[in-house]
Amino acid sequence: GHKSAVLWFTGLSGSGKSTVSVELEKELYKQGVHTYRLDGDNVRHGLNKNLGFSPEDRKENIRRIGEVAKLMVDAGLFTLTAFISPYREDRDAVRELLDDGEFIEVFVKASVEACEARDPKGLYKKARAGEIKGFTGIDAPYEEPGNPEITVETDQQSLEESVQQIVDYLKENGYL
Ligand code: GGZ
Repeated sequence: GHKSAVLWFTGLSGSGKSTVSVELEKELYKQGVHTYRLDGDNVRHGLNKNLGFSPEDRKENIRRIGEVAKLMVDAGLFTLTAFISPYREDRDAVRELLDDGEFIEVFVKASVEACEARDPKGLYKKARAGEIKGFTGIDAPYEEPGNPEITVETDQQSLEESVQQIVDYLKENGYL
């Protein structure tokens, strides 16, 4: 059996939150763990489609995702969330919502330079050109976690290494 929890991925746009969480989910599936992944595609286009990227809207985005993640954990699912979640206070509020050990903060660390070089959707280019205002890492803040349970450095380690590091954490801490 396993203990359900939220793996809360946080990091810049293009840092690898989605990529790592998708690969991790495949690995958990192989181990018979029931998971659900929340990301921009299934949340920002649905539940949160009335929200933009102002600080207030980002706060509300994260608050709702936290509440949904809590319901999913209560339902026994291992929940993976992949949102920038740039404000420490908002992430900490989600941590408070959950019981001890149910919130695992995964800092997906990559420099702005690395993320900008990847720029998979061309958004950094648009932000630099002033076509997107308030873009995280360019002209909106990203507050790094002070004490995350896990840090994966996607500009220093391979995808496989990042996934293995998270699996190891889950095993060592009795989740798997
Ligand atoms: C940051 C933005 C912005 C602004 C649109 N700032 O690379 P992506 O495209 O797929 O990931 C980004 C996503 C961020 O949404 P989140 O819900 O994760 O953000 S937050 O947690 O801060 O609420 C990016 C796109 O939306 N995007 N405008 N201004 N990212």
